[in-house]
Amino acid sequence: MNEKGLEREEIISVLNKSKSEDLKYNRVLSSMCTYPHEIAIHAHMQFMESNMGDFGLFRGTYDLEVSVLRSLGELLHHPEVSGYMTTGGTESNIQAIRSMRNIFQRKDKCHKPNLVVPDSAHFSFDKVSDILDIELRKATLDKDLKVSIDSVRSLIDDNTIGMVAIAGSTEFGQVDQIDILSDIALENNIFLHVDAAFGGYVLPFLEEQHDFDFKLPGVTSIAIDPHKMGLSTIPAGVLLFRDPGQLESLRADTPYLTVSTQYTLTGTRSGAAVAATYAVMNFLGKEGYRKIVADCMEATYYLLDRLAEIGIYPLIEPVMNVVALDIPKADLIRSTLAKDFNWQVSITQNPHGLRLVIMPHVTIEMIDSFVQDLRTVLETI
Ligand code: 0PR
Repeated sequence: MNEKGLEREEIISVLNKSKSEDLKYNRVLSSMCTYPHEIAIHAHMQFMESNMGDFGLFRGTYDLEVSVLRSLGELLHHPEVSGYMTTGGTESNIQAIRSMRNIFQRKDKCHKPNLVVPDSAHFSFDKVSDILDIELRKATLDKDLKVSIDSVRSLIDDNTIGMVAIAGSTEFGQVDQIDILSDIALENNIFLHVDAAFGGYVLPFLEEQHDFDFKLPGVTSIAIDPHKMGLSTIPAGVLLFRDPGQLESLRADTPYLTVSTQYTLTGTRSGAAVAATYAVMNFLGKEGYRKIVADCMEATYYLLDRLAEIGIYPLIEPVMNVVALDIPKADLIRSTLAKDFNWQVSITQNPHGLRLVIMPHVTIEMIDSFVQDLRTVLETI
């Protein structure tokens, strides 16, 4: 740090330069985030200093959080839901599993708990396993890249605290057979956490309806991220519990704050992201999200049509706006697209393929130009 501060103009010029070095989303086909909605940005700026870690000072922001939770509870078929706004899917997943572990340990059933997750689960569950010292049991996927029900059944034993189901897998955008997993959870008296970090703001707004939420009686918690398809600002995740007892299991006493208990992983928490989420959800309404999701799906099908013209097909029929392409040498294609054309795409690991996410910033013009560049790359490698 300098002894004396710099001129404001100097700082702004450094910031402008750094900003210009960030990629613009108009070359990005790999991200699950996008430009936040204008009203979310407005709300975020207005609530910059609001700290939900001491929300007795910020009662207004707290009321907005309660309202967001109620809206999402209603959307996901459990209006009396409990939970809180997290920093995103990773924190929601950690806290959901921590709660399972706390309750399970209290029942004193086991020493080394295990968790059954699909092989397609986000890498945040590897962090969960490390932090909580829980054995992660990865169930294989079936031919549709949904978790294999037989594999899940074979992994459950007396030390299983719960299962994870994915509603919109990071790599494939696939939705597990959560209705069957819900039955298995009830049969075995174990928890079922649904990771809908991406799909939570997509599935309710698709024409084809999928059962993935609290409508299924075995689903005990859900992660859903406003900072992905919810078009809110970062950091905005939400963790929801069916049973308030699960939230209670995360309780920490905070006697010297304005509120005497906390259930969160972080202490200080962004009230700006809470206000942004409230603003965009109330501005768009279900109708607005339905339109955004319909536009993304239209662009997704347009992309698939263009790709079929050059002989490229998806690994599975896309359920949502995530496309995994059955294409050899995906790593080389990815790096060549980045080096020669400045496109950011991503890959899938098992099975190996090229991965594209068709977020709201992806236009038809972008898709046309991308397919043309992909064709050039395929001709040259
Ligand atoms: N669960 C699922 C199903 C996810 O896809 C993700 C993140 C998470 C949990 C974790 O969410 P947070 O990153 O909010 O904690 N999925 C994206 C991914 O890992 C996150 C992302 C977003 C990565 C934008 C890159 C990017 O540019 O691919």
